[in-house]
Amino acid sequence: MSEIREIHVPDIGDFKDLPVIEVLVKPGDKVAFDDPLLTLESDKASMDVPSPGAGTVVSVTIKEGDRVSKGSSILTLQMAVDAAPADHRAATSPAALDLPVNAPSAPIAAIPVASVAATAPKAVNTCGPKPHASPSVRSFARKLGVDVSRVVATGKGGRMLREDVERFVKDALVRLDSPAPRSGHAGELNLLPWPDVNFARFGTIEKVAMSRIKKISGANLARNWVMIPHVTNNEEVDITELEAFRVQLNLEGGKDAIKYTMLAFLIKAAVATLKAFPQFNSSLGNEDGEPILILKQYYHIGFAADTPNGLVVPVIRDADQKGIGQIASECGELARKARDGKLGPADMTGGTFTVSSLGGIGGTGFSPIINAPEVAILGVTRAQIRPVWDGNAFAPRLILPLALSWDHRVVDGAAAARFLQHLADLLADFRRITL
Ligand code: CAO
Repeated sequence: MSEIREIHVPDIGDFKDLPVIEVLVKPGDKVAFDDPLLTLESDKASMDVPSPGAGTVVSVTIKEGDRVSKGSSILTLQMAVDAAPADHRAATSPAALDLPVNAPSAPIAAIPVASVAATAPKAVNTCGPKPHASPSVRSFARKLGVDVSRVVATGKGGRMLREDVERFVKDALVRLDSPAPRSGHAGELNLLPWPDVNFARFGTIEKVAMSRIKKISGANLARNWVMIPHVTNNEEVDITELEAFRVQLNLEGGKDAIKYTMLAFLIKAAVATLKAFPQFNSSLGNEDGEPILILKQYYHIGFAADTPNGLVVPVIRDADQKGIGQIASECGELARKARDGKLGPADMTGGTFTVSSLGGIGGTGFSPIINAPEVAILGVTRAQIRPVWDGNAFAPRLILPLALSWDHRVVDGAAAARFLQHLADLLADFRRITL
């Protein structure tokens, strides 16, 4: 026996109104459990929405260019009744379809069409007063790195034309080439045009496409670097005792036990320090045209993870409520998902502070770029044994370099120095974390 079920967009974290950049199925297609149905694009990554079960596509409710949120209708699927577990068959709310994107092991659920038709939000173009743009115009704009929300649409009914995107780019180039602004005019950077060099004139070259993650993270990093007044403070901390403790825990654990990582200790110490200095766990906001500081009373800590496709920042939620072992195992799991390209938006959103550790690779220091809208980031490089004067003699001690980049609109230098000192004190003597 089979029945027609309506499939909705699952839980996609804090994202709303994500553009559909590709619909991967059409009526008549047979899909298996976990087959991708469509691709969404957020400002951090693109993601496939997988099928919650096997069946035949009856109708597709959305099209490329539509914007969708959790619960938006995607399509109807003719499914064998036995394909879904009995408890899911009884589901009557759209929330029952909330399976994380890219999470094949998540529970399957589907809803008979009749029971959700009235409640499930439909995928609509929610651009409102913003211009409408066809997928081809959006794709053209994307290729040129143009944010369509900034383009003035001149087509019929407010539709954006290819020419509108071209005009936007030409105007931007003219502005770049224009002479120096009058004195007192501080609104524009008036930079020189980017050097246009034919590299092949000087030797052999190879052109390599940039991964989607690199393109998206690059644009985010460039914005953050240009818009945030960064300052980086450096500190060195003696982690000889902490490292001995970590090694001992790992020895006690045996082969299949959790691996206690330095990253997990750093996250735990960062949370304790954020509690002592709440302005570092904040974001700049705006209310009635006035800047305000939004202090967060939750501690979701992101960590930079290097993947073959580029840099991503998965987030450990409620790190204040977790032990170091749990943080270590969640970091390991998220880093694995990151490397396999399996992170969903819910894994990467809501962070309040980031730790970027290059310690396993090397280096003596670097200036990490703040992960907006956060206001600070901790960079960690390789700990090294150094001779340290103990008052009588030089002793070999393990010294860890720390770097804290902070947003000078929110934090000042003295607070940053105190933050870093507090963090260093905790790492130097981890017992202090209980105080
Ligand atoms: N000093 C010395 N050694 C360190 C160290 C440090 N600060 N941190 C980790 N190590 C050592 C560990 O002891 C471990 O060695 P063993 O396997 O012998 O115990 C090894 O390095 C690997 O450590 P790990 O398993 O704990 O992994 P990690 O914490 O170093 O890294 C992760 C995890 C996800 C942070 C890492 O894989 C990664 O992606 N790092 C890059 C982050 C990045 O790109 N940041 C830059 C962002 S700005 O562009």
